Amino acid sequence: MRRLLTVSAILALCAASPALSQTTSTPQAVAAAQAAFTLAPLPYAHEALSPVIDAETMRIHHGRHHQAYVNALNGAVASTPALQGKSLDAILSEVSRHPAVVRNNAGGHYNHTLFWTLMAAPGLGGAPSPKLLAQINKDFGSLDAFKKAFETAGLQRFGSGWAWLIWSEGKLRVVSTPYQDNPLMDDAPVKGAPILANDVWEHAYYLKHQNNRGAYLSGWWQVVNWNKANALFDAAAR
Ligand code: MN3
Repeated sequence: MRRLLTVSAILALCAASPALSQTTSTPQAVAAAQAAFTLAPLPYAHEALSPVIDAETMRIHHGRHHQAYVNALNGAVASTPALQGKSLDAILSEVSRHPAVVRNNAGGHYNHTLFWTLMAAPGLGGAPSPKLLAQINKDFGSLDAFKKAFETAGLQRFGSGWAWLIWSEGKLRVVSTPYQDNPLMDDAPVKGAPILANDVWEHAYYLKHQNNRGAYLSGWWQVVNWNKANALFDAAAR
C-alpha cells in the first residue's frame, strides 16, 4: 500500500533520519518540502504604522495579499521540477526562463518580505547612517532631493508597481518597476541591490488615502526603517 506523507511528516522524517528519508520519500517530495516558502509574521503590530498605513490595510496586505503570493509560489514550485530546492534569490536570477506565475509570485514574495522590514513605528526607524547619507548627498545632492526623486518614481509608475532605492554599479539610483518585478530579476532594465522599497499598488494605501498616492508616498518617510536600509547599504556597498 502506498503511504502518503504530509510535508510536515517528510520534514520530521528528514530530521529524524536522513538515510531513512532517502528510502521512504521520493527525491521530488523531499525537494518540494525543502523549497516550501512561508509567510513570516510582521515584525510589529498591525496598527504600528497607523499614522501612515492603517491596521486594516496591514492585516489584508500581509495576511491575504502576501499569503496569496506565497501560496501561488509554492504551487508553481511544486509543479516545476527545475525550481525545486532553489532559493528565492536563485529563482529571481533566472526568472525570465519561467512562466509569468513564477515571476509574479516570486517577485511578490521577495518584495513584500523586504517591504515589511523596511518600515517601523514612527520614531523607531532611526535615521540614515553617516555612510548612507554621504552617498545620498553625493548621488542626489541632498536627502530632500533623494526623497523627491523617490516619490516621483512612485507617482509616475502607472498602475501597479514599486519604487526602489538601489545600489547599482557603484552608485545609488532610484528606479521603479511594474507589477511585482524587482531589480534582482535577470531581465530588469536596471539591476542592483535594494536599499529601500515602497509598494505603490493601490492595495497598499487605498483604505486610508484612496486615490491620493502622493499623500501615501510623502507620509511614508515617517515609518521608514532607516536602520534596515543602513544595514542593506553596508552589505551592498563594501
Ligand atoms: Mn503589495
